[in-house]
Amino acid sequence: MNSMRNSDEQELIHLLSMARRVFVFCGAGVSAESGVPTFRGMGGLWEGHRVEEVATPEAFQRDPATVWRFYAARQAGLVGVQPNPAHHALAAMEHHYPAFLLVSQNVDDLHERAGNRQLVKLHGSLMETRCTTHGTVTALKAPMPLPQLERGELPRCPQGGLLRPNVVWFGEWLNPDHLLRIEQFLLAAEGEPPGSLLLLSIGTSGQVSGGYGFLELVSALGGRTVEINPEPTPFSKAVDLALRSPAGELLGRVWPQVGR
Ligand code: BV8
Repeated sequence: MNSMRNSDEQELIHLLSMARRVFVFCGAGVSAESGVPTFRGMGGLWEGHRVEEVATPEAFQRDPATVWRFYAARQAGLVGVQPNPAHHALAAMEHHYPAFLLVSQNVDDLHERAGNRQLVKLHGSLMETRCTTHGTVTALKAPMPLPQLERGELPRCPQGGLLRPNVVWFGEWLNPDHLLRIEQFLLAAEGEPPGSLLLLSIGTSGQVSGGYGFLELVSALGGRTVEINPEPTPFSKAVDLALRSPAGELLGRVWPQVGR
C-alpha cells in the first residue's frame, strides 16, 4: 500500500510541477477536516428534512422560518472553525502558479480566510444575505440569531424586504458571470504547451449538477485531471490520477514538496 501511495503521490508532484494553469474544483470535502459536516456526512439530512428539500426556493416560499433555521444552524456551526492544510495549500498555489482559479461549491468562508482571492463561490456564501425585494447583498458578522427565528421573526432589510441566504438553491441557476469567468480561464489554455492545464477535483462527490461538466471540458482541452477524495466518485474512472486520501492530510504533505 505504501509503495502504491508513494508512486501516486510522486505522479501528483510531477503533475503539480509541470502545470502552469491550475483549475481547482472543490466540494464540501475540503472543509471536512475543519469540522464542517459534508451533506453526505450528514446523511443528506437536517432535522429529518432532506437537504435537497430545504435548500430550495419552494421551501423558502412555503416556510421561510424553517429554511432560515437551517442556515442559522450552519452559520453557528462555522463559529470557531479554522481553515485546514488543504485550504492553506490552495492559497499557496494561487501565489505559485501564473494562472490559477479556485471554483468552490462550498458556502463557508474558509477559502477567503486562508487567503484565496482568485475564487468563484459557485453556490454563494453562507455568511451573506440577499434582499428578495432590492437584491442588496450584505455580509453577516455573526450567525442569524436563532431565538428571533424561533419566534417566527424573519430578517428584513431597513425597507422591510425579506432577506434570504445569499446561496444558490437546488433548482436555481448559477450566476452566469461565474460560468463566463470559468470558461474564459479554461479556454485560455488553448495554444499553451501540453501539460500546462491541470484540474484538481477535491472533496466533491460530483452529485450536484453532475459536476457542471468542468472535468469533461478540461479533458477536451487536453488538460490533465486529478481527483482527491477518500471515496470513489463518478469522476474516479475518468480522471488521469485518483488519490484516495483526505485533502488536508495529502496536500499538507505533498504541496511543500512542490511549492518551494
Ligand atoms: C444548476 C448551496 C443549471 C446551498 C448547494 C445535472 C445533473 C444532475 C442534477 C442536475 C443537473 N443540472 C441541474 C440539476 C439539478 C440540481 C441538482 O444538482 N440536484 C441534485 C439534488 C442532484 N442542480 C441545481 O439546481 C444547480 N443549478 O445546475 O443550474 C445550470 C447548469 C449549468 C450552468 C448554468 C445553470 C444548483 C445546485 C446548487 C445547490 N446548492 N449549496 C447550501 O449549501 O445550503 S449544493 C451543496 O451540496 C453544497 O454546496 C455542496 O457542495 C453540495 C454537495 O454537498 P456534499 O455532498 O456535502 O458535498 P459533496 O457533494 O461535495 O460531497 C462531499 C465529498 O467530500 C464526498 O465525495 C466525500 O467522499 C468527500 N470527502 C469527505 N471528507 C473528505 C472528502 N474529500 C477530501 N478530503 C476529505 N477529508
